[in-house]
Amino acid sequence: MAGLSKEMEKALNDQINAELYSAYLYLSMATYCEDQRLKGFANWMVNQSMEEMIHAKKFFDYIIERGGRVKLAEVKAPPTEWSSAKEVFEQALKHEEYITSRINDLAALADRENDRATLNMLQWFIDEQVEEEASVQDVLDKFELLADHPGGMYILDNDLMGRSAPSQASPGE
Ligand code: OFO
Repeated sequence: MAGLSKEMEKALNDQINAELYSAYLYLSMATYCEDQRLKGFANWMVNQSMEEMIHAKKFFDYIIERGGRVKLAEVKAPPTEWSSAKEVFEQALKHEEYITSRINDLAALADRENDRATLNMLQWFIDEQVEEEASVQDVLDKFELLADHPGGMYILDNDLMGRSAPSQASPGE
């Protein structure tokens, strides 16, 4: 099989950077949550950050498997302050929608190049992005459900403490 086109190699390298930024962003969100004494929220974000590292490694491995060259670039600094835990999750959803659009752009490029192997690899990410958006939306829905409950934040924080670390084999879980 022919190697990756130069354009595809660059686009996949850029996606490694985007996934590493995601990891960095969620880690920063975790520190904000810690600062707010919301340990469950922080736990959710740390585990999300770890999942993003797995996503970055998947692109890393794929470029190498196709005989390409991984070139790591500077990861920009994430924001450090938000107005509330709810805003953190609103911003997380916006970010995931942005990542979904990037994955869709990559798939469109693979399609234009008739690079079926890359399209096939990206299918995993297309499915994963549905899950990524849904899991953030799920937390936002719980904010709404508990909005009028006096202990709402405490209940939600406890709930989010239940998220466990991702395993390499099944990053979506
Ligand atoms: Fe890698 O899915 Fe979130 O950003």
